[in-house]
Amino acid sequence: MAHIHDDKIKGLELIATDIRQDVIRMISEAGSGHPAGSLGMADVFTALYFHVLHHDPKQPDWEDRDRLILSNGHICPVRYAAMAHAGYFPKDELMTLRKFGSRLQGHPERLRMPGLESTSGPLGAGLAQGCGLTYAARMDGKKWRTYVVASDGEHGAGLHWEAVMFAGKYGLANLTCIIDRNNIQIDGTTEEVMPLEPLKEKYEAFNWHVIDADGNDIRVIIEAVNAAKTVSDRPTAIIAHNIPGRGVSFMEGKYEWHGKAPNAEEAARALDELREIKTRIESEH
Ligand SMILES: Cc1ncc(C[n+]2csc(CCOP(=O)(O)OP(=O)(O)O)c2C)c(N)n1
Ligand SMILES: [Mg+2]
Repeated sequence: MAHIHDDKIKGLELIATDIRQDVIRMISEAGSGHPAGSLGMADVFTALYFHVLHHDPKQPDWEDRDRLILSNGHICPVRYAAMAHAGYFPKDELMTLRKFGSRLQGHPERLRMPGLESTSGPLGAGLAQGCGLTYAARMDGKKWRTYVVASDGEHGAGLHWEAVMFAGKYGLANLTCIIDRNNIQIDGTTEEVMPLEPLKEKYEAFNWHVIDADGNDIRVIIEAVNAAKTVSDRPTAIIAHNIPGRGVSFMEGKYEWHGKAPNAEEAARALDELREIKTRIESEH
């Protein structure tokens, strides 16, 4: 697999930081939303929209596009921000998050916003939807791939495990599930609320290929996705270990920021910290 140049990675890291700033601005303006998961997954969404996906922002319904399902719909601010930066819609529209009549609802609505593959928010359904898409693509002889982003908290939903079994049984090699493994959910750590470990071994027992990856390292994420493409007989789970709230010191690792908007002072502090990160990335290499 071709080595990705350091300059390319640096460019992606800068985009991820812009996306994090937009996430803070959007949720602060809306007065509600989910910052921790959104910030933690900014590197994954940057890697997806700016390197991995075969897609065309100007033709969201292009038939041969890769499909990206966001199963943990509450982190949609990061998906919306990545889509706006990629050119799906004007960046100004980001500030309409959660407003009445907006295309950017607090949980994604497929029929409102071109480029979304599913409506999500009720947890646990995304992998099953991804299985259906991937199975249909196989029947139709299509080459596009399906990526499902699903959270660790969602693993408490039974439907998710039915989908894990289905994909394993049918060896859905064109399906990659990227697990938002941030160790938190709505009111505590996942290991307190509903323990998941040993997660890797569980997927392997269901006939999945599993890759542990640093979900805050864009190069590592891209390499994991590339490795998944070389597996031809089974689905791949990328366990994307990431820090919830990544980039904003007072949010990092705290489940209390699962679903709470920063107030004006907190948002200003968060944006200052992200500006510093951007300056640091710019001066590196
Ligand atoms: C079927 C269903 N049950 C419960 C909820 C309520 N809920 C919303 S977010 C959430 C926690 C999910 O964990 P995770 O996605 O890991 O949270 P995060 O890492 O973003 O904090 C829950 C239980 C829901 N949205 N859907
Ligand atoms: Mg979580």
